[in-house]
Amino acid sequence: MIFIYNPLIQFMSKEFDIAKEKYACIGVDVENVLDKLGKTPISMHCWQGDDVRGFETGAEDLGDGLAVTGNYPGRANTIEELKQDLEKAISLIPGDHRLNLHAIYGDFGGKFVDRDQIDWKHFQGWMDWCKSQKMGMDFNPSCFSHANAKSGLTLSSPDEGIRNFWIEHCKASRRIAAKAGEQLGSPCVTNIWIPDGMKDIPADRRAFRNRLKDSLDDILTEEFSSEHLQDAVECKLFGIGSESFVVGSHEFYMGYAIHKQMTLCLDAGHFHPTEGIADKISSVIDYIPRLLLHVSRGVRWDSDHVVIQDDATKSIFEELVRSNALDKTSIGLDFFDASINRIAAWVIGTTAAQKCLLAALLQPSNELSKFELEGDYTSRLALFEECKLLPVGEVWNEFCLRKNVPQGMDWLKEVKEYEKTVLSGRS
Ligand code: RNT
Ligand code: ZN
Repeated sequence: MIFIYNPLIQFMSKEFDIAKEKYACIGVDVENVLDKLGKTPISMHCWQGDDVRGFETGAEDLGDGLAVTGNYPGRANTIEELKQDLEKAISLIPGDHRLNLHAIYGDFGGKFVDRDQIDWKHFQGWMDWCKSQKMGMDFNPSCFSHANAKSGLTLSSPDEGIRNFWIEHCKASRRIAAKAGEQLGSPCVTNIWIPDGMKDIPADRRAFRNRLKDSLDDILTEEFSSEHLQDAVECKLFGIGSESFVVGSHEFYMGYAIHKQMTLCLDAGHFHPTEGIADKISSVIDYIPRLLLHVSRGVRWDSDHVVIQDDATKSIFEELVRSNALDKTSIGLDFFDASINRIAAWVIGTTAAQKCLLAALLQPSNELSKFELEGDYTSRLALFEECKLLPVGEVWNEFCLRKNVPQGMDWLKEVKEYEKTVLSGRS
């Protein structure tokens, strides 16, 4: 790790002390906040590293509602390269995190292994890697980029053969996930997202939804310990090629998750462009055992831009803190940008989520709630505004220092160096 002299940071300690005092004046204990931040893992999605290609032999191009744009050089082409890139990113991100793997990222030994045939042995290498990195693992069946998804329908297909193929894939995925949860000693959150939908108006929406329900019921029959596996379902409003109808809508999966008492996944890019997921957190949290977030950034559509500290993301983390929902929530990332350095994308997106969480934790929530209960909305609004100028950055730098990662923008120099020495040599 190269640490470059940074004149802005040499006084950091003093500035942190001042920041700490400022927060104490408004009733915020910075040490408690740093502790909470350090104990909140972010599930880092493997698919930012290779544009959602995976390592299947004879892999299909990305499709079925998913699209990556950009052709920045240096994409990971092998499992080894992806691990190497992840290690680089992890070394620059403070705290302990998780790996979120898709089923197409297995080690298939150069052979064609169809999705309904995947086995935990194909993922033993990843489990070992997670163990070596002291990371938990999360998992996802991959119901896209496959000949059997070309109709745009998987678990809700009227074709029984297609439906069964994807049911078997999801069952196999749950077995792999449970194994990972067992080996790593932390439940593996396994999220089912399917692209199923229609470009144009369907004649019988209910039939598709009934088939999806039956498929899910079948997939979920095998029981696993909740210490090893946590099942989640992810909704969507529309996608490319499914503009008129998405089978797994928000209402469908919310009802299903409550009915089955399973995890509900909310992806920040899966609603109307003006609709955020922040307000949904306190609406659903008391009716489901756990919540999973796909922190993402849609720009005009579900474009999966790299997460930044924008208002939508800040609101998500504010709501997690204010609704006291952090302990019931798994936080995952879901973006894939091939137009910038992919390791930088991980670092920027992961730390942006952490910075939004930090800013939310540093707000005087007791004081704000007190004003609200007293009906003093004037003071509440004034304090909200005051919070925006508090020295969050000083606390962030201290967090990086304590977690032994570069501060400020020093991480970028390391990424540039890595680009020169490692990524530039890749095909
Ligand atoms: C797609 C969903 C889904 C995927 C990943 C690759 O719209 O958001 O979560 O992005 O599983
Ligand atoms: Zn998602």
